[in-house]
Amino acid sequence: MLSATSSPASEALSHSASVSVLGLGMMGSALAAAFLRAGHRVTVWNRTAAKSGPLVAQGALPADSPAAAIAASDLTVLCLLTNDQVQEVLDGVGAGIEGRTIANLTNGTPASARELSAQVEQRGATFLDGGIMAVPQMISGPHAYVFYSGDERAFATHRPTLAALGDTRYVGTDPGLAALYDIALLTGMYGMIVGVMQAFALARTENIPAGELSELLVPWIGAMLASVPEEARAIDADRHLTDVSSLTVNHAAIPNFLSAFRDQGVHPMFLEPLQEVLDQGLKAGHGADGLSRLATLFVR
Ligand code: FVH
Repeated sequence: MLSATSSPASEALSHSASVSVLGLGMMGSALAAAFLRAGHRVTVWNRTAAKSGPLVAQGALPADSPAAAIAASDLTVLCLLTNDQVQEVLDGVGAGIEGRTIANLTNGTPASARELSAQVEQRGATFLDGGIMAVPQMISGPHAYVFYSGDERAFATHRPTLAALGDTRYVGTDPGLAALYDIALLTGMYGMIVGVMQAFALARTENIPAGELSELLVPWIGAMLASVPEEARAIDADRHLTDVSSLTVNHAAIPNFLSAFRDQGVHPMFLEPLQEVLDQGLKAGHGADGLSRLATLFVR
């Protein structure tokens, strides 16, 4: 169950702490800059040292190794490419993390977050995993938030500092949960983006400008989004019968999509696996159910 623990911006501004940031790519740099704006003492480290320049110019302290950066602050935020690099960096620091809090905001899997958490705790440190729901330009803005999971006391201690990045949403002591929420939300986004790109690709084959289609797609997708809470209610109640659009009717329509895409020379992408799942749904006797049934059919 999601427990939203939002922090008002004023809380972030009235609190001053030390925080280290490891990884100064697009996102890590935005995180470090937000901590600086909030008045914190920020130590930074990046594999390619030159990337710390702009942050040092804003007042950050450069560290010459991950170990030195972690030693400088009670709280260290990591934002690297994947958890493989996080593992590598933390392995290099070894026992040097003892007594510290490691907040890993790198995109990863629930399993890798749990594994990192166990290793960090074994070395006498506390661990939080996070999923950032923002692009770098949104960090510390009104719509940015970060899911956190893991050590609850560490979260309570460092929440005022972390609030500099955006609202904080603690989702549970299981360190894997933040990554699960993150991946669930990003999956919704990727579904939308891939569908939209395919629509543009199809339209392009007949020289329909993307701008023209965009004007039609935005209100259409907006109208369809309004059905999401209704689908959620059907899934939670496990009652999928519909008077809107059944699996049978969609199963009959999707072959038209597949043919149209092939006729126009566009790869049908997710429409092929969708047809397979609809096949399974009908074979299992769910033809009268609505599309909410897909959420149960996807689970293996
Ligand atoms: N950018 C975004 O919009 C998304 C928003 C949601 C969260 N993601 C995740 O954030 C992680 C970092 O993403 P990023 O956009 O900052 O990525 P890059 O700009 O490519 O920076 C990557 C950093 O990782 C460092 N790095 C790579 N390999 C290693 C390594 N072997 N050892 C140490 N550090 C490594 C890299 O260092 P360098 O190349 O500058 O030396 C950058 O600091 C990511 O999980 C997103 O999914 C961002």
